[in-house]
Amino acid sequence: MKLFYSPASCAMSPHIVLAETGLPYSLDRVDLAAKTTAAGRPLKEINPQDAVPVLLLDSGETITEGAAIVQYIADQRPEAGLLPPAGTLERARVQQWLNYIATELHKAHVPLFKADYPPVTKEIALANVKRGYDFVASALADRPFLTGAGFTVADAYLFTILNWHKFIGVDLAAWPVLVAYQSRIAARPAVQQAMAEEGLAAAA
Ligand SMILES: N[C@@H](CCC(=O)N[C@@H](CS)C(=O)NCC(=O)O)C(=O)O
Repeated sequence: MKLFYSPASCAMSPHIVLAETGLPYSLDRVDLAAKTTAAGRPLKEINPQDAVPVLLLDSGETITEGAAIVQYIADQRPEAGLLPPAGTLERARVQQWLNYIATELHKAHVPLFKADYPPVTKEIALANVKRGYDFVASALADRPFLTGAGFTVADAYLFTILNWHKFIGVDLAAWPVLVAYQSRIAARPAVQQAMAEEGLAAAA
């Protein structure tokens, strides 16, 4: 499997999951400004949405949408314990979180990365992000990971999105639960591996 990614983007979530499985993988660093792969190929040829992450399978097929990609990867190595079996309530809980992160928390950040959006739009986006932080902090108040005692693909995604606090000028110290959560996940060897492969410092 090959993952098309850009450093510190939402593609870090499937990158972490690949590393957590121990399965072999390769990486292709996309230039999101130029919209090209490492070899200079237009990103649109691989993903018509012109976005990362994209997972290229050995068969030549591709999967897009981070929430789908992480489930596919985890299902290739169930013994890694990153995702409960399909059809169980536990699986639905992980999917519940993946969907929340994708559609609410992840997307709430987007206006904050747009140089040409009006300040009022960014103010609303920032309020939505902080409300999201409140929500996940309350969920994590009595458990180390989103669905309980074990790390799942939903935690890889949440860690990735919370990491963006560094880029949007939000001090995570206002949510001590989230500071502890980020540190806990950053300490995982697979997370350190993924961050190092993206050229990022592993500090929370
Ligand atoms: N719905 C997609 C969204 C992917 C997405 O927003 N990717 C961003 C990076 S985090 C991207 O590549 N944006 C294109 C750009 O910045 O030019 C998913 O969840 O995977």
